[in-house]
Amino acid sequence: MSGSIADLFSGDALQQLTSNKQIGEQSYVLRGYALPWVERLLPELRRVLAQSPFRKMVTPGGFTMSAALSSCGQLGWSTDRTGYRYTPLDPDSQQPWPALPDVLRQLAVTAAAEAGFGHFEPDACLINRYVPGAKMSLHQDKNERSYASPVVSVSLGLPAVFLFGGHQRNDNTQKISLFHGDVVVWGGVDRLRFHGVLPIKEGVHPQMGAQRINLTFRKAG
Ligand code: MD3
Ligand code: FE
Repeated sequence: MSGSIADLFSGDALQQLTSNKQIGEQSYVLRGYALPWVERLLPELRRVLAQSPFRKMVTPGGFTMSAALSSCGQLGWSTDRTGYRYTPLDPDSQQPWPALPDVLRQLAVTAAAEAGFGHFEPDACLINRYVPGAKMSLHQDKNERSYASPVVSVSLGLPAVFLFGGHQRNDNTQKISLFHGDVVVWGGVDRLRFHGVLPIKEGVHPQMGAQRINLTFRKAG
C-alpha cells in the first residue's frame, strides 16, 4: 500500500515544498496561506472575470504575452504597442475595471501584515492566466507610482517555477516552486528585483483544471 507523499521525498525536499521561507531580505513565501480563503475567493474571481474577461496583450516590443491578463480594483494594468500602463478603465470595455472584492483585499492585506508590511492598501489586482507552456520572461515591475508598498501574489491551480533574480537582469536567479494556495510577499529592498515564471508544465489541477491563475496585489496609484 502507498503511504503519505512524505515517503516519496527526502526530508530536505519536503521541507522545501511545504515550509514558509524567507527568499530575500524582505520577501517571504507563505505556503498554503490562501487555502482557507479559496472557497470564498473563487466565486468573486468568477464575477470579476465575467465583467473583464482574460485577454491576450501585446508588449511594446511587439510580442504577444503567453499569459492572458485581466485586472480588478481602481487601477488595472495593460500593455499594447504604445507601452505599459495602469488605467482606471478596462481598455476593452471602456468601463471601470471590476471593483476589488472584499475577500481578495482581506487576503492580501492579512498576508502582507504576516510578512511584516502593515497598512498595505492595494488599489490594483492583476490577474494572470497561464495554460501549460505559458511563461513570463524575466522583468521588473516598475509601472507603480511608488515602490514603498509590497506586492502580494497568490498562486492558484497548476504549479509553477518562479525565478527570483537580483537587481541586474543577468544576476543569478533562485528557482522557487509555487503551488496552489501559496502566497508570496515582496517588498522593500526586494521590490525591484528581476523575476519571471518558467513555462508551466502540462497537467490538470483538481479544482482549477489545466491552468494556473496568479493574482498580484499592488498599490499602483
Ligand atoms: C517580485 N507575475 O504579474 S507574481 C507580474 O506568477 C508577475 O504571474 C508572476 O511577475 C506570476 O508582474 C509572478 C510575483 C511577483 C510580482 C511582482 C514582483 C514577484 C515580484 C515585484 C518585485 C519582486
Ligand atoms: Fe512581475
